[in-house]
Amino acid sequence: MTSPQPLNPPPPQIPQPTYEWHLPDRVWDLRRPRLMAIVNVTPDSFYDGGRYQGLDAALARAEQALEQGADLLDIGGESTRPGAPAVDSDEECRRVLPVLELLARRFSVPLSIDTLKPSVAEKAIQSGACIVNDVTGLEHPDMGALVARTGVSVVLMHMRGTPATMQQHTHYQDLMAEVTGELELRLNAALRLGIPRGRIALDPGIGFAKTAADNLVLLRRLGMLHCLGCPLLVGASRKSFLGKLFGFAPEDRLEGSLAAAAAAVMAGAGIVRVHDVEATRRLIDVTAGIRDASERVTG
Ligand code: HH2
Repeated sequence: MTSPQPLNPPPPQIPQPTYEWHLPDRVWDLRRPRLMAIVNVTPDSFYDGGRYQGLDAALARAEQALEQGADLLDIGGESTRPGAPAVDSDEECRRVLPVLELLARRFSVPLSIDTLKPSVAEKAIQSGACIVNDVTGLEHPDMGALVARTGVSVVLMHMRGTPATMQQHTHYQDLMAEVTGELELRLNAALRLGIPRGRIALDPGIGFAKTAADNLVLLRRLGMLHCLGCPLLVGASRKSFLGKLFGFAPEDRLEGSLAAAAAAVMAGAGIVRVHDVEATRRLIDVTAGIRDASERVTG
């Protein structure tokens, strides 16, 4: 007798997600997706620039994000929006280090440092960061060595060029194959440096060297990246594709950001990076419930 087929088997062509991420002091089960709250202490970030500058404002933002259900806080001191001016490392440190020190004293949640500079990342780790979120995917040779040496966890994001030039590098023959292949190169370089696979999360880089339409494809086909065997992080919050394709100004992009988060979680993203914590927390918990619901047959 043949055993009955399950009613809702996973689509055969989609590899299984990796729902475990190792941080230095804990292991996260990502079937309940984790929420990374953005805390940009910059004057010029495209959405929250200028809002959380100063220790009091950054602390209030962190407190509120944690109350609303954030699982980790991502501290950034340099905007990576297309064409943003570069910030020197002294200035970036001046922005992020006091905030990291304060948040590390106050809270026990993991803190990540959003930087592409090894000198900033090193001081940030000393100040309490346990994750390096590098939009260049450890392009700087010292960054990978730093992550390997210190034992922190890392987010490797896909991008081409630099934030200043990335929108000149949006030509793909096969978007998903090329993003997957380029992320795999970054992943393999990190593994060769001795960074354990379990500590690495991968990110397709929504808005980084992508056309607006590419970002929709990345969200729809995100599941393809599970073949790389790492948890996936997605950051689509309030990004400009929602304006270019649908006409929404940054302050009117909440629902579009939620739609993107839902698509990402349905496709198996384990971490979602957002500005709007409360609404996204509610949204992703329900979305993950739908994603993992199993059918019940009686009688
Ligand atoms: N997006 C931004 C910055 N850092 N990191 C990861 N891993 N993934 C992302 O998609 C990502 C990121 C850009 O968004 P934001 O920080 O809100 O703006 P700005 O770069 O202007 O500070």
